[in-house]
Amino acid sequence: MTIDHILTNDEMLAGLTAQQLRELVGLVEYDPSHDRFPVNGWDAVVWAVGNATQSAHYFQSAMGMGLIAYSGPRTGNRDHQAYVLRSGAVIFVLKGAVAPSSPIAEHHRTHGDGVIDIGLEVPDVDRCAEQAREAGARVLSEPHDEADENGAIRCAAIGTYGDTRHTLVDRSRYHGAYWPGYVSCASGYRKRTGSPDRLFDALDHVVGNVEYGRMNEWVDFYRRVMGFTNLAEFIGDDIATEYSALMSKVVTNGNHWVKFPLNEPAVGKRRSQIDEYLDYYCGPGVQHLALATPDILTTVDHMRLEGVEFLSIPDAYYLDARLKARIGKVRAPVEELRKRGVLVDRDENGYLLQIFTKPIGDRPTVFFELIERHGSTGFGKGNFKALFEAIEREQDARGNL
Ligand code: TYF
Ligand code: FE
Repeated sequence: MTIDHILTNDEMLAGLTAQQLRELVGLVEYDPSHDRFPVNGWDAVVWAVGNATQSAHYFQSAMGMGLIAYSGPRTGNRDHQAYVLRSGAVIFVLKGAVAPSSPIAEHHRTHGDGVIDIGLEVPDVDRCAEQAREAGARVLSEPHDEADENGAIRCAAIGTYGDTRHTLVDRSRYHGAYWPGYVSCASGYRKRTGSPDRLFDALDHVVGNVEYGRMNEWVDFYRRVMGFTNLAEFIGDDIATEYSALMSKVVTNGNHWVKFPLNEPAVGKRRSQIDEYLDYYCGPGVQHLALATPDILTTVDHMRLEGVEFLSIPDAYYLDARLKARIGKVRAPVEELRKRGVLVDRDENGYLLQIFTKPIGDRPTVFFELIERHGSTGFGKGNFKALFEAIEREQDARGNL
């Protein structure tokens, strides 16, 4: 199947061509005819937050997203408010409780701000739900239509690690702003003059932190239930013991758009960054979301201008003579990367630029990665030492090392 077929009207409207998407997130050609659980790509990522009204402002001002739809008391939803934000092919839905009895309030009390649902766009919801059930997954919501005057969405939901779920979505018969029950809306927020239309275009990967000893079970879950395959790169014992106590493996769908690295803590010299996450999130959950951009330097500059804080990387990383030998020629002078703390890594297919924010909420849990791929299909293995040391300095500053 060619990449063009997996692009829905939505992505086309977002102004992304198939070629752009291929380069941004490293898509590959694949034949879905024997796929038991074909996945086209990401649907919306849904967050439960303490104050969706104010988070919606942050995601517009700091992250450069556009507000496209709303649900809440003004549309008859008395349980919670929800704001739908978009940047290119990325859709985030921010939900905040209105009613004290709302499940959103309950989720937020336990986990703080976090991801409750990683939506997946699938061509056949019923077939995927059936496959998931046969493979032993928890089907949290049976396949059904949700409809309004704009058409119908076919959806179902299955449980994954912790309280996180995957809603399976087929929106091919729907033409509304986001979902039945939502209205399109305009925002009062105005971008700074001179700021780009958007700061990122697509979701590249979403990382899950799971309990000690459970990583392989979750890797197996995605293989068994969704037919995902392992990507070669993983963090093994070497990195676990030397730098930071964690192990990581990556699973991906057929076209490599949906990539799920899974981390577990490992016993190291100090308290694992994954243990810190599990303690504060009160269980497994989404650790970071990697947002793909074709111009990470401009994106970082604009986010910094709006007050987003990134992990700081010591000058030694850029002064190390081995860095130039390792990365070869990249599109920007190393000095431009150093000024911003952007990391570089190269594998046999090309290179990538990446940078990590500090945790975005009150708890030291969820954060963002920005990633600019130039052929590399990896996750920055060569940067793990520098990155984990930077994460551990923050962990230390919080008194959690
Ligand atoms: O997604 C990845 O694998 C990279 C590296 O706690 C990484 O972004 C892995 C674990 C972690 C932070 C970053
Ligand atoms: Fe990552």
